[in-house]
Amino acid sequence: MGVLNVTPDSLWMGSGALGADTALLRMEQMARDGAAICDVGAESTRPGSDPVPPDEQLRRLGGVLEVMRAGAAPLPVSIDTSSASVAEAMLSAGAVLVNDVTAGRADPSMLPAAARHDAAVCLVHMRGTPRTMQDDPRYEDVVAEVCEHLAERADAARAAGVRPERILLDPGIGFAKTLAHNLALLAATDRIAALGYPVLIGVSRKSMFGLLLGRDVDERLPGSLAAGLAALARGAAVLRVHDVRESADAVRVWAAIQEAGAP
Ligand code: HH2
Repeated sequence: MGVLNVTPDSLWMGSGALGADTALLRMEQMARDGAAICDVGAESTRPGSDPVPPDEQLRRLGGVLEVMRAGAAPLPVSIDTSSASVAEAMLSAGAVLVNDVTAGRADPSMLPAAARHDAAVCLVHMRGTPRTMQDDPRYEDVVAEVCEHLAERADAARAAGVRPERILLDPGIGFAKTLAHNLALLAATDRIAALGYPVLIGVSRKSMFGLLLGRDVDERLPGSLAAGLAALARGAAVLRVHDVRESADAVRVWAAIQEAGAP
């Protein structure tokens, strides 16, 4: 999953609103680089960020919507939002997945909207809001608590009419987590996968690599690749990444080794 942030303030590679021509070029490059899906976001969820009103998200998404409505999107589109009206506009234009860091808790219309469009949903674990989530997060047993929350959100999605085969789960690396929590969850990817849904992992250039390695955001690609492969080796199904070409190369090498070792 390649990230296309149409935000002026993202952690990495945000760009603000894109015209349709630029949006199309970026999506085409992402498809050539090896992404299977393009996750478009118009609201930064980095720690400390404030919500962006739906109208402003839709304004930023205008170019992408134009590409989609023209039937020109070169790869399937996912919408990264917690607002059902934003999701609804993107789903009506052909988006196939709603990626909601609140797992349908912020907007009660979100899961029913996904169900109506027979879309996939990515349900992410987070506590609090992006503004507050990194204020001293504490867990008794982070893996057990995240698994319990994700199972509950999957049940909520099914109750809203989302088909089980359309559900993905994500432990929310960096969302109300310390470095130790993030590492424990990545190590336990297999336990999350055992809940019975594909697992999506987003580690790309996150602050855990600043803490672990002392690297700035522009120096975090090697750490991101290592963490992504460690998650894949433990059963993750999808990696959400900014650096599509480099990540696709890493995954292809890893997969070739896996295949060579298969009985
Ligand atoms: N992380 C970010 C945003 N959306 N979605 C899922 N499912 N999982 C994640 O880990 C995840 C996500 C934050 O990363 P980024 O898009 O780079 O930053 P920003 O929110 O500042 O745009």
